[in-house]
Amino acid sequence: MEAPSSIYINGHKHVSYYSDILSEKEIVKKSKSFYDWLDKRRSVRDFSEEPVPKEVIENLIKSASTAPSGAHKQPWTFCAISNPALKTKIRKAAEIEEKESYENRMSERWKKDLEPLATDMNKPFLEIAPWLIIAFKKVYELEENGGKHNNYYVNESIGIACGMLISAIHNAGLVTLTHTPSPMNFLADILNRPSNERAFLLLPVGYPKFPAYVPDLKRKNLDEVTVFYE
Ligand code: IYR
Repeated sequence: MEAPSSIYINGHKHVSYYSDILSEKEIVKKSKSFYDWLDKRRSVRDFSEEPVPKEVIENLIKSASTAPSGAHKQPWTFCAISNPALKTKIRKAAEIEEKESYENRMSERWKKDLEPLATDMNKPFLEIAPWLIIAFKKVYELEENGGKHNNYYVNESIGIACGMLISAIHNAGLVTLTHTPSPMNFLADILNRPSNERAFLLLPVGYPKFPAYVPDLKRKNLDEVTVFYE
């Protein structure tokens, strides 16, 4: 007997899920090649001005928005900015916050930890990268009658979506950087976002400049990040 293509549970439709069952040899190979490819991803701060088509950005955001989320609320808005005047405005506002952070808010220990990354208060990539994607989390939903109700696991949900966005950017042969000017409230003001949205992460997206340099960082070994209980 063939399995039905859909059934009802609690009065809600469930459709059959199908994925190819691969051989053990294939899953070993695929998991290894995915890791090898992902391990090439780097946070890049030196962007080229070369434009990236809007269609690419749309596909990247659609990919991010496939992420799992609390009660499937998809509590996110991605603002994609290529408008040069807006990018300049964002750079200026971000650098004001960064200056204050580097000069007064960050501890000496924190600044020392950042030395290998060679970051500072200047954020030219905010104007140079052809696109800025700003992920806003929706802490609650605004109802049509003016009411509100909370979303669930909002940080987990948007964090996963941003991880998938970063992978999608890498897959497209582009680069990004997880930039978190702190505090980030100025982004909601500049972009006129509604009261239920908070800026979560700013990702410049584009081609890397040539040559671009990244710090010679090593990733932790598997045994430093894993405990098996077999
Ligand atoms: N937000 C600042 C500082 C900064 C903090 C951490 I933790 C980093 O990994 C990198 C930078 C900045 O963007 O420079």
